[in-house]
Amino acid sequence: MHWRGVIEQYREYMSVTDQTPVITLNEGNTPFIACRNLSKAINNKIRLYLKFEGANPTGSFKDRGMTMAISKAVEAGAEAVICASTGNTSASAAAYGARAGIKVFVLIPEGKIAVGKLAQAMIHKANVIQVEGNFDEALTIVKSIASDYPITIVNSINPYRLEGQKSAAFEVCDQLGGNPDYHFLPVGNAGNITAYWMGYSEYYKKGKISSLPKMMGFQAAGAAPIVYGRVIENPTTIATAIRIGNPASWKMAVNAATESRGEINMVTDEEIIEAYKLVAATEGIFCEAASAASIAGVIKKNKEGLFNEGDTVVCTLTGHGLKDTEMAINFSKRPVTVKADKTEVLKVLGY
Ligand code: AN7
Repeated sequence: MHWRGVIEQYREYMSVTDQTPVITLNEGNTPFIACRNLSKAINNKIRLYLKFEGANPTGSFKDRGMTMAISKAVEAGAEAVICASTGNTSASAAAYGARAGIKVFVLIPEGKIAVGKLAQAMIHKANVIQVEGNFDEALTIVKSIASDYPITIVNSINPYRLEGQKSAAFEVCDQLGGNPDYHFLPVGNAGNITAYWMGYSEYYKKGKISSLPKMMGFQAAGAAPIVYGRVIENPTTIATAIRIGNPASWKMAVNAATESRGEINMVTDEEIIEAYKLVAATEGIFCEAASAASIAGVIKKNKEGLFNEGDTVVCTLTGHGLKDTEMAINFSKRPVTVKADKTEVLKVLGY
């Protein structure tokens, strides 16, 4: 069957009617990949799977929520939408806004988003405003503008965003044929962990799965407000996507972790980069650095002895590595340059 995007696939779980114009780029249906090599490198007694959200149309999980947010905004007659973003939300809003033919305003922290994400917002003709400040400051401005003017906010405080994003949990269950024992994911503004928990809980209530996974959220150590229990004024991390000091869905994310008997924890930038390189080298999967916080979380918890034999562990890889090629190049071996000569090349190859 032709895949028509997450709204059509999971229509009965979404707040849409026959009147809702469905704005979609056929997002979702992303690869769910069994990772034996990675599992061997970490713990060969667990069953490790990656949900590769970088395979969405704009290269991140945000598309799942954006199809709902933009469709509902168009249904309500909105002419313009606005968001603050560490990059992926703005890329997705710009793309879906272009498809809908509405104006898109995005506020991004100047110099702190990956260039691929900036390129996306620009080529889709969003009105891009760089703020001399961080994401949290940008979001405060955006919230205020959206309450004063007829502009729809499409950050994850827009409830349709989380509704769309919960489809990822449905897909994991559909692809796995049941629920995992643990679900690891990076936490920034804390919307995604909240959405997954909504999705798993709905599937559980419907009897589609027999138990619920423990939700394991990981922040970057320099941007870990939930772990420390206080707002971080100047969050710092190499993983710019999750450089957030005051998450909008803070309480709901804590609820998801508590209710599921999981946790919100943190990993250092070094641990994130190690995981980012490991999954690329052992499984051929190129995710962005922030995404690798989930795998870094598995490595950390495994060292603490969390897992039992046969546990099914899913990590969400939230965004594509191609968003930030500078990062990949910085952390990889440099290519060698030789003359255009076969003998010279063979010398380098070791033959
Ligand atoms: C790759 O784009 O907040 O905890 O403005 O881009 O739901 O915020 C991005 C977040 C993880 C964190 N991985 O998800 C934005 C933005 C990637 C991301 C997160 C983000 P949430």
